[in-house]
Amino acid sequence: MLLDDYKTNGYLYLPNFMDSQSLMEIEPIIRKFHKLWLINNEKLYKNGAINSHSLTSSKHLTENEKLTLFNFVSSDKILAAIPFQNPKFLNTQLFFDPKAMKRPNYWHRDIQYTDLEIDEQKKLITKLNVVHVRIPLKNEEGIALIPGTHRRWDTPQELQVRNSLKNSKSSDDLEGQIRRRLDRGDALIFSANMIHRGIYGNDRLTLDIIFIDDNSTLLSFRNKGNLPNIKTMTLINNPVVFE
Ligand SMILES: O=C(O)CCC(=O)C(=O)O
Repeated sequence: MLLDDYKTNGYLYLPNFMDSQSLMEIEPIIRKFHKLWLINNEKLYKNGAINSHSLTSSKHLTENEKLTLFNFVSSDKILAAIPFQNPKFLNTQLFFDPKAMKRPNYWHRDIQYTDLEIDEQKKLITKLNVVHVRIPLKNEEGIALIPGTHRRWDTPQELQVRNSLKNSKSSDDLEGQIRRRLDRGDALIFSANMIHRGIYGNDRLTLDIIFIDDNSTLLSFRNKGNLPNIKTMTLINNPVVFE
């Protein structure tokens, strides 16, 4: 069962998940966003950025383009694949290759970038769901993951590498790592709570949609600017994920 796989491993690989029509609808919007992001964020890109975010609050996209994105991220197909009940939309991210391809990737759990204390992080990763739904627009090298790490805290080796302690680098290989390559049309659903890192290459362009539990701690991280406005809400097929 797919749900059992997710519970055990923390990720689900869904080959040939997206139909090409849906991808063709969002692709020009995503490419437009990305092109303008590169122009407006030259310095960040030069300094090693590998992602942008918040496509649905972009001042460069029209309301109609945002409506297309909202309907895509909340499509029946995507919502049916989320491995927990009553998911809420958090945000979007767009991943691309670093300008300098030598830039090493880095193991992390998304929660480490919050202000939460370590004890709180340890507790929350096993309690609350935060998932990425990765939709690549091109065949890509994908993601490296350590299956099962959404259910437990780090081993000493993982902690050392993830935090670049002692002589470790956050890009060092870790025991138990697996790599999941992805093709256009595939989807990868993975827990942001697990230890993971991106694999760069092939001039990747990949959309991550992030969903969270309907929980007040998690919802406090939600930026209302990324949600549909009142008028757009009435035009969305599944508005409940944005409520
Ligand atoms: O693809 C990447 O470079 C990293 C992806 C990632 O860390 C994430 O989706 O949280």
